[in-house]
Amino acid sequence: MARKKIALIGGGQIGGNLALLAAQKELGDIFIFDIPKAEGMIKGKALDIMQLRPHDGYDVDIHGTANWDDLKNIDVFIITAGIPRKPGMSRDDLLGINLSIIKDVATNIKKQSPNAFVIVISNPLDAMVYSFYKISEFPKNQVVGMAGALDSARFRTFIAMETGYSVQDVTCMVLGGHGDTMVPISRLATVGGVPITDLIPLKRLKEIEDRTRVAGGEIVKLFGNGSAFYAPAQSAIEMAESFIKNKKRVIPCASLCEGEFGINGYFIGVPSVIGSGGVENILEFSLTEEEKFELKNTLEAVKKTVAETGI
Ligand code: A3D
Repeated sequence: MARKKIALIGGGQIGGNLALLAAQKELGDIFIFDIPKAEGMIKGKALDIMQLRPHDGYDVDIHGTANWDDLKNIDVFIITAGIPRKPGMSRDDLLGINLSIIKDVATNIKKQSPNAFVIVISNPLDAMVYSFYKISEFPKNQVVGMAGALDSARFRTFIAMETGYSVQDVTCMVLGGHGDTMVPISRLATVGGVPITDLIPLKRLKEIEDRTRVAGGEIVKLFGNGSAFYAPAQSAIEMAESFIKNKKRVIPCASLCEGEFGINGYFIGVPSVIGSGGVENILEFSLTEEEKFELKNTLEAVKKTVAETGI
């Protein structure tokens, strides 16, 4: 059986880590793509990762390229092309610069690999995934945004840190847009099946929710230059793996809603089933009045950034 082909558009901080993680999981042959100015850097990263393979014996090839013609018949694209946030910048401040990059990337992906599954990471996420979908005219199941997987992992981390119990046993989801209006659904979060509402006092839980909402900004401030990259890379790899291995994992992702949760025509974080058909399903469930209100609020924020793209 031929190996799958994974292309990483943008070989910066997240791109490099995506390549490493994809190689370590032997997900397929990897192509790190970047602009010609960065070609030496990505060719160097590719060669470096090639040379770590002998230790554990990962049988995949890693290439660095600035040539779109090398990206034919790719199975999965993961897009991080663009610029990350600097301190004081909101995700929306990136819109103008990253939008022109997404337009270029969408046009080229459509030309080279029209059947690929595409995971968008570039910020502002909700607007970038929407723009990619509109420009590429890909079917909705082939396009998804990575945000909820990361936001939920952050929420899980903070719950594990608070309780002292294994992060592995914490399950929870964060819905909505990838911004300060995201909606952590604490009501359904558990540690080993025990509701966290029985383990953590409500006031403290609210503080953990608030920290989750601004967790990306916390790291931007600490770095002083650039944004998080280890956890974002792992979150996208989880999605790519579910597609490649047809695992049908249920992961909060920015998927196109057409009526689900009363949302129509927007990509927003909802529990999504990812398998070999791409986004195969969105799992709807009943929300409380407060959750409905918060989801409506986050949808308004998503609509606002999408409107700013002018697409
Ligand atoms: P960085 O290390 O700067 O890498 C971006 C790469 O994109 C650079 O190597 C650029 O040369 C490259 N690039 C620029 N233009 C193009 C182009 N036209 N074609 C191909 N490559 C190009 O950034 P990063 O890896 O830290 O972050 C990448 C993006 O992810 C940024 O927009 C971040 O804001 C975003 N991000 C999103 C999340 C989410 O949870 C959604 C989390 C963290 C970062």
